[in-house]
Amino acid sequence: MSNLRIDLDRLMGRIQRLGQVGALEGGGVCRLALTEEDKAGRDLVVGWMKELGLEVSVDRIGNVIGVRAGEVEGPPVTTGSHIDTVATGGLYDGNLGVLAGLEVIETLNEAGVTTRHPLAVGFFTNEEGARFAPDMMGSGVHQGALSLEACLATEGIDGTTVGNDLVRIGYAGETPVGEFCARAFIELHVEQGPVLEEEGTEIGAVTGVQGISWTEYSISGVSNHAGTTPMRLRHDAGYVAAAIATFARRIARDMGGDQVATSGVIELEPNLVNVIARRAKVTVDLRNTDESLLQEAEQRMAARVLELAGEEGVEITARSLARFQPVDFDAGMVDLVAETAAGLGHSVRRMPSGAGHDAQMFAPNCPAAMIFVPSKDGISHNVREYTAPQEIAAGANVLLRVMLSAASS
Ligand code: HGY
Ligand code: MN
Ligand code: MN
Repeated sequence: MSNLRIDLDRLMGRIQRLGQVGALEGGGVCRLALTEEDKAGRDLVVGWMKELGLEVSVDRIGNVIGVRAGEVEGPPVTTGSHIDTVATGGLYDGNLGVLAGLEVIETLNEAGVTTRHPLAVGFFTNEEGARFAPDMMGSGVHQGALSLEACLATEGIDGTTVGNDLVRIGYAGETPVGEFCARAFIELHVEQGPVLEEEGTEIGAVTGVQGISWTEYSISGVSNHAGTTPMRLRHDAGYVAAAIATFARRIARDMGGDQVATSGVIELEPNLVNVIARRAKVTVDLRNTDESLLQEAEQRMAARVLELAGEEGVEITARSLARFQPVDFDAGMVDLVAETAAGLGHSVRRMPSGAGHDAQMFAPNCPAAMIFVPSKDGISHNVREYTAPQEIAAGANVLLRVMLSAASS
């Protein structure tokens, strides 16, 4: 079995084929969670799961898991990721992990290999959190970290709820959530950052995921004339939104280290050149590998928001959209990834993940880890996202071997 390798052409073919679903002009994909495009992507992948002989189930939050029997019964060695994307998504974020999992299954089918323990490949609902917050919603419910009821009732950025959209796209499954036990969980994912490429390293053995804090601020001011209103009389929601966004950047600059901050959404109302905005919405995404530093960043933000409300005479309400503490992966699994990569002759380094991933939801419940492959120019959440085929082959072969090791012990 040691000379088993995945079929790169077949894997690239599936990546390209799935990339046609929700394809954007000029490249990239848009398959926001629970949209028609997401449904079409789900249907395509479920079809492939069935062709490979997997036992497919859909749970109450729309997670789809395909299981391949082992010699013995019991919790499967599980891999997977997500196939929902952001609106300016690439071909690889999430998709690679799911399709490489299917490629592992097909490689074993072709070789007539039955592993001692069962294997499973899954895709998890709404990993991105871009349409319905928080991110990692499906895997969070699947592994008991998030409430099914609360997530089904969650209203998205365009007014529908998760529960209604699951019914609408035909993925409101019957399988209960929170009962699936994995023997181990391993996820292949593009790094989405510059580290591996800058160092010329082929594989990342991911040690954990940094903490994530998403907050939406709704600001209520007073509409007025941009020309006639003296500055001392203004209650400018637009100015406050901009001040929050620039202060978030300042927190990252002042704290340094691993602290990052992003304002990805700024909406003004009425959003007209000569009208002082009466309402505004701005999001702040703060992340840090260290929980106490992440809390410090949150406290700095909250204090400035309070000041701004007083200075400008506006009302500001904060709504938490996501809050996940940093997660450490299982040291034994991380070692297995690093040793397997080195054993296959690939350069490898240990590193944390800047992005959230489904694997972090499995980490409290079973040995979990991730395999990173390089992202060209460190780009992701961008239609230019790219990973070279030979890098994909390296990652998928490491996945194959890690799953075989974990399923044979
Ligand atoms: O935001 C994230 O970290 C991931 O892309 N959901
Ligand atoms: Mn992802
Ligand atoms: Mn993503």
